[in-house]
Amino acid sequence: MSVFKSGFVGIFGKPNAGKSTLLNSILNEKLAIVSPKAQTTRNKILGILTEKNYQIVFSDTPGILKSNYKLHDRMLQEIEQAKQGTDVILYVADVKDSVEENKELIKQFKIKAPIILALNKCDKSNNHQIEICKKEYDSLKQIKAILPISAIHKSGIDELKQAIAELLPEMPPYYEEDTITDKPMRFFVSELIREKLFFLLKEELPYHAAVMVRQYEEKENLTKIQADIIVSRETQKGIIIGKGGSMIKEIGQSARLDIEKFIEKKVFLELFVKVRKDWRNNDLYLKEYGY
Ligand SMILES: Nc1nc2c(ncn2[C@@H]2O[C@H](COP(=O)(O)OP(=O)(O)OP(=O)(O)O)[C@@H](O)[C@H]2O)c(=O)[nH]1
Ligand SMILES: [Mg+2]
Repeated sequence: MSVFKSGFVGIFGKPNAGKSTLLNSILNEKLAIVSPKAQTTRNKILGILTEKNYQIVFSDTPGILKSNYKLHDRMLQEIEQAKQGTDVILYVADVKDSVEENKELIKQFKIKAPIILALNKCDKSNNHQIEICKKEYDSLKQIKAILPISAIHKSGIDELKQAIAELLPEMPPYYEEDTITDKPMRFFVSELIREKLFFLLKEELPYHAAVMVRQYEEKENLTKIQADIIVSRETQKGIIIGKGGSMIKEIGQSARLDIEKFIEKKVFLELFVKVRKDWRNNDLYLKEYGY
């Protein structure tokens, strides 16, 4: 009789290492938003992979950062929560990032679970550099395997899944086999809108924004969605609306296409922009916006 293995795997690493891209590649589904800017992910997101002989419950997490706002404290709490009950740590490191810095972060983990190190973005590196990098991480005994991958090109993913499965305990599945996440549809809709802000707005602005879905109504052949984009200053509101409403229109159009792909239904999307002064340091607002 073949055994079934199951377990919880936290995906950790520095901002921009490719954690969310990796989760999406493993699940073959765009669950987590991705952007070229650091600190894109703010919430812990479960992504559940069920195969014939194993189930892996992944948690994507925000990148490890220094806190400047209460919002950052909340992001750090999400990381701490993901550490609880983790059977295996999947640490994602950009192959070009400082090894010393990553090793320091790993040493500060304070949980005993075995670590699999995914050396990401190997498409930007050559074999020689990858080998040198692997050797530099070798001294950390908690690391059980170092696997070069390219999350974006989906290379090395099968080997990675296999290496994780080997470390999992014998256990029946935690979730039904068709469950892929713990978050409701509204969460993913707000995230897809937030992702567009990271691509369309310059510099600091995406970091000042939150998105909250306030109406989600499924009609016969169309889903009606109303969402608020919340910013911390009046001037930011003007930028998000743009000249003659051009920016908000562009955000809405590109978000709508992605939402339609995600929910596989036609969408009518209405966006509103609101100013909530200094919301990133306000407990009540943070709670209201899902942080
Ligand atoms: N070249 C290359 N780029 C990658 C790879 N994986 C991810 N990226 C890019 O790296 C950037 C960051 O990716 P994310 O998946 O958002 O990174 P993250 O670790 O989730 O970042 P935070 O949520 O900010 O902590 C994006 O521009 C990705 O397209 C890869 O394998 N190769
Ligand atoms: Mg992320």
